[in-house]
Amino acid sequence: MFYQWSVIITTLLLFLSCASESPKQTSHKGLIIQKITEPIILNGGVDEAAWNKASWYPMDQYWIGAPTSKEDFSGRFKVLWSNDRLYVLAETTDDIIRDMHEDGLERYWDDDCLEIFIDENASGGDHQYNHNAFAYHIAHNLRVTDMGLDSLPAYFDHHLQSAKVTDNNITTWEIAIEVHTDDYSFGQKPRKLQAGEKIGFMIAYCDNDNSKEREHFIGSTKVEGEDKNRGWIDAGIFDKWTLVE
Ligand SMILES: [Ca+2]
Ligand SMILES: [Ca+2]
Ligand SMILES: [Ca+2]
Ligand SMILES: [Ca+2]
Repeated sequence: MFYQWSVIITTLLLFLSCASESPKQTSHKGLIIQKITEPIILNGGVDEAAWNKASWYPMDQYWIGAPTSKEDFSGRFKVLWSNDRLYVLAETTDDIIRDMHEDGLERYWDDDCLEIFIDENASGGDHQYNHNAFAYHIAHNLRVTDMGLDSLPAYFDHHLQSAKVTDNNITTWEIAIEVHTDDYSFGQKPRKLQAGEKIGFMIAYCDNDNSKEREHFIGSTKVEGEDKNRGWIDAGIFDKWTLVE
């Protein structure tokens, strides 16, 4: 009798443990992007109700530099989508805002900047000198830079509309981004978005206060391995987000 009960209990426990584990194996970390319910006014202010629908996510993964104080850098972000754009709200705290390269195409990653990574079809793979994915560096003057097909940096201002407000050390960035396919060439129109699709996405901040090269590079995604500065080359490390209504 005791043996029968122990078999039943063991079977039940095994069933419960499998049932609780199976969703973890099939989900993509549960990262979802909600659709906007009303227009977003790009002004660096968050007074529109649409943003209430989205959750805050942290920018807390140190890809370059050792963990630092909240005053030196801290950041969080929200994402929404419409049929035509992704919308990003980022709030960054940085004690010294610095833009030392006047030419926005020169070592732009060593100036303070926000960086938004998009792999429109969540394909992963190399995107260093192709448009399999984009790594938009948004400077504090709101100019946008990424690598072109010719392996040279180029301005991509026309893919984004941005506004920001800096109050003391806190900057609020409000950005609308067109989504382009991997066969993108200059002048090509963006594609439409639809519910249910998956997009590769992550966001980071390059923080440089006093140095020749950036002191910290802090992103939203946990990157395994020694070299964590791989986002500008490898779209395989981007998180996969699902667009929902
Ligand atoms: Ca706004
Ligand atoms: Ca700083
Ligand atoms: Ca891709
Ligand atoms: Ca800084």
